[in-house]
Amino acid sequence: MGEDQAIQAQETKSFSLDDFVYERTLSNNANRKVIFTLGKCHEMPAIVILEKISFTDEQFNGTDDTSSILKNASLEKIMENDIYQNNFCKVDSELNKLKATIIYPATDKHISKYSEQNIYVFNETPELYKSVTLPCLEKEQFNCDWVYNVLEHRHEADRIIIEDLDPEIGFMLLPDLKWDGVTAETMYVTAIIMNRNIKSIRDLRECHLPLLENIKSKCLTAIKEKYGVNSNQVRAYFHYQPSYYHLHVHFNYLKYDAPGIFCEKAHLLNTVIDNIKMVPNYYEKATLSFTARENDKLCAAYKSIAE
Ligand code: G7M
Repeated sequence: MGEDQAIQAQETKSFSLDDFVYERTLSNNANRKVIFTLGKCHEMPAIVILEKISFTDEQFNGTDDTSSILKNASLEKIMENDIYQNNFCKVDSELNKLKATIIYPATDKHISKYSEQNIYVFNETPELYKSVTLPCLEKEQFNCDWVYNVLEHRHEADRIIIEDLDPEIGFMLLPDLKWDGVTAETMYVTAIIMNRNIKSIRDLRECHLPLLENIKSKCLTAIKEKYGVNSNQVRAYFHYQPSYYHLHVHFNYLKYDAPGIFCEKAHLLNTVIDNIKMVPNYYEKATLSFTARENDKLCAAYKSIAE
């Protein structure tokens, strides 16, 4: 039994902030205005992630509501010089809500994932995938129970935007954990495929083109219908390496710099489709770069090869 399963098998009481005892900050990202804290709840490790949320266009659309936001605010001066001044602005608490993501009980792997640490880039040849990556992730990956809960309508069923239950080309599209589900400016939804045998883009072959095309066309249409975002304003991509080895596609609003969109990690859905059309076993033959955090077992394995 892996560590994840062992922890989940224990009887756990539900999380509440009243019972959370803060221990330490794992990391604090000033750019993203997000802090990752670790503590205990009922003697079990818990991670509380607090994030300041973006303003929405609706809050500042020039109506009376916008004026009242500012009329009810107060300024606390920091400095003044000629025509320039800097202030803290205290606004209504509704405008100051934080997004709080809770992982409870958290495993050592979650604690490691959110801890401040160095990150390295490696090149994974097909041979290294088989001899190093695959054995490592078979032992060390995050468990995918949350994915199966979605696919079996046990959790988040009311959040599903569209679903196609076909076992080969089907998927479910729903808001990502990273999104509050309301701030259009940070739209982030994820399509999880029905097929449980495709771990990552590494496993994709020509026979999966109908799956990829199906996800692309149905999800982009659904995003347009539900959120009014045109397909040419949506970033659709995979992560390599992913955190969860059950294939899923990320969709976010192009103007939003979501975490994990950089070239060392993101593979555009369109590019993946096109690569496979040109070379049917492209992802079997390609050397794929990926990043790993210092504390990851995969990082240690690749570093030891380089030495
Ligand atoms: O890095 P990777 O490609 O594996 O991304 C996994 C995605 O799944 C991330 O964007 C997470 O925010 C998202 N995610 C993780 N969990 C545990 C959940 C969950 O329970 N529900 C939803 N809707 N998304 C999740």
